[in-house]
Amino acid sequence: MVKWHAAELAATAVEPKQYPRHDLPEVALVGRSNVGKSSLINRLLGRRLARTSNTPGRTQTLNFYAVDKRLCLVDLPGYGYARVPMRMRRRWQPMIEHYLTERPNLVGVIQVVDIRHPPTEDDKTMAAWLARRGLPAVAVATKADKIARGRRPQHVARMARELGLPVLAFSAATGEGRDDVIGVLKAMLLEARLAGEASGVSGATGGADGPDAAEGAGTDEGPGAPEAQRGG
Ligand SMILES: Nc1nc2c(ncn2[C@@H]2O[C@H](COP(=O)(O)OP(=O)(O)OP(=O)(O)O)[C@@H](O)[C@H]2O)c(=O)[nH]1
Ligand SMILES: [Mg+2]
Repeated sequence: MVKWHAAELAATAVEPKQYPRHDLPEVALVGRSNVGKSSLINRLLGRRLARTSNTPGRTQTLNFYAVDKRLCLVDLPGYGYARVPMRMRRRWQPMIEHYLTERPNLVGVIQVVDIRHPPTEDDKTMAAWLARRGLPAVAVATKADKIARGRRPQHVARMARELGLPVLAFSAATGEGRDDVIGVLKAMLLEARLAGEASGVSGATGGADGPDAAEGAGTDEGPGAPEAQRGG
């Protein structure tokens, strides 16, 4: 079980030279502005480390949260929200794209979507881009507390079908799905470690100490062509 003893903001970055220089494997959270990425991080860590807000566009930098020296969660600015000024979106897109394309520590991506609504075109574009890139990715459908329990499976199934990703229901408000998300993180760490061992590479993705990245995880990885094509 991953225990979250010591989580801290390791770095705030706009430019690559500001990324933290560490060996930790990183899992990034991507998703529409205001969907609940920062809230998800806070619920996972059990602390209000990431700033959240009702106003879309709260997170404006890449924020790196190091957890127990074994994993780093990376909170990214959101994409595709009409109320976020175009000038900001133009600034964020290269930032997000560069990180997702170039960062060697990156071992997986959690795409956060709103369980209440079908995925947006931007969500679909992002999911397809991640697939082409060959990054392990899982979608987390958050704000589950906002729809009746009985309707959740149907929403999750539709989301999975339309995004082509495994989908978990989650609520930052109630904590529902937290263990499932932690299971996904562990699987991503394990997969990265196995891939690192297989290729004889140590360091970033071979990484963190502690043997308990657990069971699970399909292992069809292998970096895809990193063509950066995503539109706003
Ligand atoms: N009811 C409910 N509200 C949530 C949940 N997750 C987030 N929210 C609310 O949604 C709003 C946006 O949450 P954030 O975590 O700031 O969203 P974000 O994706 O980080 O947004 P940006 O930083 O702007 O990209 C806040 O008002 C949160 O309180 C959830 O699971 N349930
Ligand atoms: Mg945020």
